[in-house]
Amino acid sequence: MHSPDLPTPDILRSASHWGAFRVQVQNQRLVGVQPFEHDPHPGQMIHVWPQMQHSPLRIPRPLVRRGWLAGDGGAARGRDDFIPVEWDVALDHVASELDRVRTVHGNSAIFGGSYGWSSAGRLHHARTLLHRFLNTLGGFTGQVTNYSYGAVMAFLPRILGSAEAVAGPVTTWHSIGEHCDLLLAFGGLASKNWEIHSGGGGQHRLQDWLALLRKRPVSVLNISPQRDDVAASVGARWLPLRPNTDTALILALSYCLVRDGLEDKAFLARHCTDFGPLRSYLLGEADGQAKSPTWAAEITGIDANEIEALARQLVGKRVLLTAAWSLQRARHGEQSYWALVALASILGQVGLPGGGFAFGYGSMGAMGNPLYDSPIRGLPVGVNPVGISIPVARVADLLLQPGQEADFNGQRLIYPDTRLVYWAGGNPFHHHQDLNRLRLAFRRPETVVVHDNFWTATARHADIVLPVTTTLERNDIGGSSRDPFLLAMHQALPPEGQARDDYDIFASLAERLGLREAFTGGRSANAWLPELWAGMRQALAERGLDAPDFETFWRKGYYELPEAGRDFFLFERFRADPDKYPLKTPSGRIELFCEAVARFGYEGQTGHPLWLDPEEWLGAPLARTYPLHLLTPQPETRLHGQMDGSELSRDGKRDGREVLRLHPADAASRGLNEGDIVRVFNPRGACLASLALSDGVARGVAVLPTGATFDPDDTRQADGMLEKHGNPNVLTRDVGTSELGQGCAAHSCLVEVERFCGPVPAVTAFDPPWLMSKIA
Ligand SMILES: Nc1nc2c(c(=O)[nH]1)N[C@H]1C(S)=C(S)[C@@H](COP(=O)(O)OP(=O)(O)OC[C@H]3O[C@@H](n4cnc5c(=O)[nH]c(N)nc54)[C@H](O)[C@@H]3O)O[C@H]1N2
Ligand SMILES: Nc1nc2c(c(=O)[nH]1)N[C@H]1C(S)=C(S)[C@@H](COP(=O)(O)OP(=O)(O)OC[C@H]3O[C@@H](n4cnc5c(=O)[nH]c(N)nc54)[C@H](O)[C@@H]3O)O[C@H]1N2
Ligand SMILES: [Mo]
Repeated sequence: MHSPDLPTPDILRSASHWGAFRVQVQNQRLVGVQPFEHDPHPGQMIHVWPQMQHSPLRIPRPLVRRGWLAGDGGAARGRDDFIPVEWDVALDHVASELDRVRTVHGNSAIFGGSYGWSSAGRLHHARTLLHRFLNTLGGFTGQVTNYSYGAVMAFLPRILGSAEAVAGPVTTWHSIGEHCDLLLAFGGLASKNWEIHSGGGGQHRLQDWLALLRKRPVSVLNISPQRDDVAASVGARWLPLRPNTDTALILALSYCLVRDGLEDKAFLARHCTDFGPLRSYLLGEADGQAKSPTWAAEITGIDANEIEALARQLVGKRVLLTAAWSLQRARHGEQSYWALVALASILGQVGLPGGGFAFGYGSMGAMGNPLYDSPIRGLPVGVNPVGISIPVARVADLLLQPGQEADFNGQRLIYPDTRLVYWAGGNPFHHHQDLNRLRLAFRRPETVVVHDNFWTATARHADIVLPVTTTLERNDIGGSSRDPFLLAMHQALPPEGQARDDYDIFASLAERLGLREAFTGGRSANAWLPELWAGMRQALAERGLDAPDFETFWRKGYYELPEAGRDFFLFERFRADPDKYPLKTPSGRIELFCEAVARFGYEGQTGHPLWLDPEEWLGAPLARTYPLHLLTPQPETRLHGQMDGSELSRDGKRDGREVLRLHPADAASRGLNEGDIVRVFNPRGACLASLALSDGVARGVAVLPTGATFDPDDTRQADGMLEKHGNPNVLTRDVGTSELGQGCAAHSCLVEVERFCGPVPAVTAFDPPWLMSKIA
């Protein structure tokens, strides 16, 4: 499909968070895709595109919920029918609701945080466009941090001066491959997570980087409840531990070193704030309990001798300590990262090549890549005059508790009274915890507007549903900050049904509110592309790189950046001269004791890393009733809830239901067998899943990946009592990690599992909803 206002490309190309690809179109249908020719190890997910593009789950046209039109107050959200309307009618409704709410209640009553991954293209990134649009309108209540590493995104700057060690760039694989002897990987280096790069990546290279580890070789220890968290080819040793107990293990390793006088006193003195309080906590001087291997064995389930032996192995070697982002997605998740920073400081290896600490190597594609310093960017969002933002994972609290206060990282938030929720490019009924609670929260506002390509559970809980184009139906530029390619994304197909671009929808709404120019800057979406390219080209020119003009870039379809550093490692300059290159902390040092944290007086916090009870874990009193720790990792066959309607996602399930993994002994003690349909439950909810047995899962642990579309059995009397598809977020707890980070704490969750008795209800998540045929 040719866009007359743009140059004609040589080959049609596009990109998604799961990879770049070339497009094959016949008779206005997508018939296949081929991987980007420069991707050495393309993933499987790109081949899902033809099915999803023409899926019956595409939202066909604008729709309005029947009860909303009748003024029902929202009680039927998620169970109601939808009435098809013309675009103009739908846009009039949205514009007049926005106008009414901002006039009557003020802009803070519009909740437009709209967390979510949207699409890879940076221009058409829905969440960015929504923020830009709402800012032209006078602002909105927003969201800060993320679900991925939100707790430490807020917290690490307190102790390290920035969140770079988790957000990147982190110490490169080249540096590790060349210098590291021992890699302690808490939460492993999960290969499946490398399928994904935010923004669209040209290259998947984990295999290449793991080969570097084998070459040196680097010994890898997989400290995780799951054996498969490190690829078998690495030959890692597996040290299973109870979920959420990493902090105790790390403290015990620290204790051994300090007990034996092996801490790097010079590094601690010169580069860290007062080590005294942590030292005395480790030795038990403060609370009478040494954080010894015997103490940690009780908590972690790892033998005390094994912990002693591991502490000895850390001495005299170059050691890199790393943790997956999952560790901090748990109650007191801040502590595991802080403890790891402390252990690396005790070893004195922070700022050495291939040593010290860095996070997330198994959490996302391209973490630890050589530096490319990609200039990829989208449209500016402007300024939000409202100035209120909640941490992303506090969304249900916001909706349920207007006027209430909450502590966050030294600030006191007051939740505004939300009247209108606007979501474009995210799926809270995928990403949030305790979905039965979220359902109640979503029934509170007066109006809920959702843009999506597909019938997600969130779209089903909206009042006004607007269908949007996919990436293949518009022109864009993609790329990820850690990837070497800037990618042209060509429109290959006309919009399916009545879909419109998010950009055009916001432009039309802005027009109705007299703000079109302010939103569009006088440009169509296509007219922005050469403009965005010019900005990136300019940034490259400042680095001495001669990128081609827009026309050449667009025709060829990609631009490859040269490496800007292959041996990069964190904290090099700080190590060399902490006075000249201080950290951006109040002390300029690594804060192993943090005065601000001590001052906040948050429950349990003393100012240094410590073991705090995560409340729902295998050592908790509640584990007597709910004896399994539920982990809900990222799914292997999709991105979050996206692509759930595809064959690939279905292949990862069994009989159409998500698969729960359990150790054979835990199944046997419950009389359960492979393939049973089980009910997974706790006081918050219950879901069905198909049982698989695996000795690669630690005892006491149940694993149910996220992303099966929320499918509540609304025919039962008690609302929310059974989810049929295997969505684990009906079970997870909706609580912040702590007042420090207020991140998502999904990984602190206890459940019980039993065989499901009675007729098994069918999965209905993929039946398109209840459209009333009348056009309003
Ligand atoms: N229990 C548990 N829950 C978790 C996690 C966990 O580990 N455990 N992980 C969390 C994490 S790290 C994350 S990042 C979140 C992810 O949560 P989300 O980012 O909300 O999940 P996605 O399914 O990627 O949602 C993106 C939505 O945007 C839509 N979309 C795509 N392109 C466009 C577009 O062009 N326009 C519009 N309007 N929409 C578009 C997609 O169809 C999809 O519905 O989940 C979190 N939830
Ligand atoms: N295929 C695929 N890849 C993805 C995504 C996707 O949806 N699909 N989503 C992307 C996104 S948005 C993000 S944020 C990242 C997330 O990246 P991560 O958070 O690293 O990914 P997870 O799969 O949640 O967790 C990785 C492993 O951590 C282990 N783990 C869980 N809890 C604990 C614990 O308490 N202690 C220890 N030691 N280990 C634990 C689990 O065994 C799990 O397999 O993944 C990205 N990559
Ligand atoms: Mo994430």
